Amino acid sequence: MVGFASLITLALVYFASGIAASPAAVPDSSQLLQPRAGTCAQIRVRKEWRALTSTEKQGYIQAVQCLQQRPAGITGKAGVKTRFDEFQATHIDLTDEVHQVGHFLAWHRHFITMFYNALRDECGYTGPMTYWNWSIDADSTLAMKDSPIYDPSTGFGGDGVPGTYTLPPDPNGQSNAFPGAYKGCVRTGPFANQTVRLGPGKLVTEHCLVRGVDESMSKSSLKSTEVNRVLALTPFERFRTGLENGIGFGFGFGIHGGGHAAVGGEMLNPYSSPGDPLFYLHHGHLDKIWWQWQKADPAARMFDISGPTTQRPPFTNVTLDFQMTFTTLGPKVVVRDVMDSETEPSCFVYE
Ligand SMILES: *[C@@H]1O[C@H](CO)[C@@H](O)[C@H](O)[C@H]1NC(C)=O
Ligand SMILES: *[C@@H]1O[C@H](CO)[C@@H](O)[C@H](O)[C@H]1NC(C)=O
Ligand SMILES: *[C@@H]1O[C@H](CO)[C@@H](O)[C@H](O)[C@H]1NC(C)=O
Ligand SMILES: [Cu+2]
Repeated sequence: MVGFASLITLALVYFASGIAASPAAVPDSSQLLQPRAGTCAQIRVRKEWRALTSTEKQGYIQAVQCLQQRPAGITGKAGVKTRFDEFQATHIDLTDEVHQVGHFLAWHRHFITMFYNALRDECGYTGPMTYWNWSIDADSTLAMKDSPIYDPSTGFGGDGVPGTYTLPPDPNGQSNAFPGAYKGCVRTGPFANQTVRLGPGKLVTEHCLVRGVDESMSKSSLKSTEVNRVLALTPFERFRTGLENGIGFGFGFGIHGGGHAAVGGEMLNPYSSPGDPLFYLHHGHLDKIWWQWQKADPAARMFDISGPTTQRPPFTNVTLDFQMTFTTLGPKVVVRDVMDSETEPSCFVYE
């Protein structure tokens, strides 16, 4: 178990170091985003982690660490001290509204765009947004834990260390649906000292970054053959559900859950998973798979959206006019505005 005392020490070191930068401006989240008219000033290329130069990798990691230091725009929300926490809190608050619904992919696309914008605008990152194609690892003969994504110097640090973390009691049972996945604290790499202030689940606890790499996901869920099965699904309704939940039974977690489970720990928590910086690279890859699916038949697919607006009845269907909320991170966004990645407010393509 991580000494409680050492957590307190970390907290003290954190406060002593002071949070230098000024807080982020708080956008009016009740307003609707009015994307800039016309074409994007610039279309940025998003790249797989391995395709980044070592300078870009370093720059990306440093910018994430910067967001983990930069004060949140909002005050008075339990556990939220930094901009990084604010993103995690938004996901926790909206989990039940943005999963198993028609706008699952559209919401996560814009969530990632806002995270990238924060890295650039608030933390000076100048490289590309990046994603993690775990199929490269799953298709290879290397163990998943040996993926370059976990490299201590050119990646996000390694697996959790057994015996260094104990799940807190959770009376409502929302936090440890997969208790075995919380192997331990990440002790290598740039996030070895990260303080995660929210989670697991909806709990608010200060803890280390917890992982529990699951090798079995490589075989069951993450190979390119699995991705190709999802890419072959039409129309959008079958694609969306196949991507989020897997195809049929007996195929592991599917590619969405499989990526979460492959990392384990916080990443396997439906609420607090953005506490692990790898969340943004996993969902970036899922977004790439959606993008690729759209591009395969733009006339039919670019603006194809369907599925319920809520997890529970009474059901209404998502349309292009559906307004997605992002709590304190920004204004609401209509689904239509994020369907084509090469228009505002997205302005990106994938390599
Ligand atoms: C991911 O990597 C696999 C294996 O190398 C490759 O076949 C596939 O095209 C890549 N997928 C995407 C979406 O980049
Ligand atoms: C984590 O903190 C310890 C104690 O302050 C320090 O010795 C170590 O270098 C830090 N590790 C990283 C990766 O920042
Ligand atoms: C939502 O869409 C489904 C599939 O097209 C359809 O069967 C259902 O009737 C629609 N529900 C509503 C409330 O419009
Ligand atoms: Cu999510």
